[in-house]
Amino acid sequence: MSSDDIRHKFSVAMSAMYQDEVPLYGDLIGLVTEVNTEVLASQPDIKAQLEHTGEIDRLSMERHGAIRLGTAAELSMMRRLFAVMGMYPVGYYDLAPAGVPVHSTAFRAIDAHSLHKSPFRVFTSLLRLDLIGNDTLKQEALTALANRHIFTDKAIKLIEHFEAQGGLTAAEGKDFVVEALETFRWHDKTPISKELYERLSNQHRLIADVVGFKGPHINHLTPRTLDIDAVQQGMQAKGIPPKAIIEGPPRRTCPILLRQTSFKALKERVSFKREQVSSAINSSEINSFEQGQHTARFGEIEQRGVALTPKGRALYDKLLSDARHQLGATPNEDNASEYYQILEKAFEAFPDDYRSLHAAELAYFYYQADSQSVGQNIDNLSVVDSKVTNLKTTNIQKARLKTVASKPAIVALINQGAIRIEPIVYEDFLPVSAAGIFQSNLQQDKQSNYEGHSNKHEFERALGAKVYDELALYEDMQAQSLDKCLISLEY
Ligand code: OOG
Ligand code: NI
Repeated sequence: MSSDDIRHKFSVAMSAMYQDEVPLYGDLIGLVTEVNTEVLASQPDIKAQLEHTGEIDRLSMERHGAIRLGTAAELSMMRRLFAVMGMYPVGYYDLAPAGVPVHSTAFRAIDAHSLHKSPFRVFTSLLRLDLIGNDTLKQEALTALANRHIFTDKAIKLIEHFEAQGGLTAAEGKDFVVEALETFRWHDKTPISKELYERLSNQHRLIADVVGFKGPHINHLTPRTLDIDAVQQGMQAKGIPPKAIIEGPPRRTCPILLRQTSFKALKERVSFKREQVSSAINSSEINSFEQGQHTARFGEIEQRGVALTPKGRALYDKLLSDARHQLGATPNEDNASEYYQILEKAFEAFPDDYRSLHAAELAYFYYQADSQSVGQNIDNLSVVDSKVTNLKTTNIQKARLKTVASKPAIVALINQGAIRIEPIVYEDFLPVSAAGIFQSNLQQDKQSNYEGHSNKHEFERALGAKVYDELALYEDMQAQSLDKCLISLEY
């Protein structure tokens, strides 16, 4: 079974499990499907764009999830588990400055073909106990983490088998999906006492969510919508309580990066393990449980837009930070409309049509030969510099196209209508937005931050691998599409 197929099957199984565990998530999917159907029917431009980029086929299967891990060993085995499904760590997100004691990466497919087969990704955080000041508590947390085993034996065997054989058979792939899913399941019986849970929770709710449980339950799944404002309104109407603020850029004609919102986490009943005191003579007291509750799991929605170049990203970061400074507070329920106004005003400085975004090198695009121009002989001189005519290799056309097609020449071809540009969708996450999602669901709206410095090196050591640079991946996709496009125009 190909890794793409395993990933697809896993993401379907995960969605079914989560809908069963959190029925409100099923309602959210219903709402997103309604809104997407409406957008595709009423906005032919958006439909055509999704057809050209191939995203139309993946839209209904598009989702991401999130988990939080406790130790380096868990993270590195998780990397190996995701590799079976063709998912690799992309990007590094440091959330400590925003008051969340984790650092994270996203496991996802990395090439265009695999992304189109299944765009499933998992935002994966590692708890940073090094940021916790209380040494006794830290030690207790480490002991609890050392006592848990989050992968089934069979899952580990299948991972090792995959690595040794370079793949899994269809039957093994099926088994793998079943076994891997176990790691992400919710367990309402905790392996720790209520007393320890409460102390961990008082330190930071997130620590209790990781250390207090048998495994890294999937804490949300997120379908992709084509109109997040419509879903935000629809949630209210359907009695699904949305978070106050849509994270990310404001509403635009040409969406950039990622906008996200979520419904608030559910209060769930959990049973805490009673302390096993040696003096307990009454055997029924041993292993008995004490009732309590935990808030962690929620549902999220995202709207994805074009991936930005480093220059575009710097502009995004600046405008977002300007807007937040001007607001002078963390955006919340009370200042939401003021925040949106400030944000929209700030983002007037960000061009809002694809040609301008392309010309200013703010965003990444696919170059596609307009079907009417394919096969016609485009005036070579507008594309290729004359000095390459000396090249003698058999791959001459390919080489010269790749190296010398100049930006103004490409822009001219776009303006002539020979080349069409289509946005390369942003496949990753945003640290400020992620922190907002964390905070709203940990019911920790007050802003705080940790002093600790960003520690990508330490994260990669725990992971046992380097994370991919997401910008290099987009750059490659754009360059490859340009090659292909220019070649098809030449012949
Ligand atoms: C992860 C929150 C971040 C996103 O979409 O930005 C996230 C978590 O709550 O564990 O999922
Ligand atoms: Ni998320």
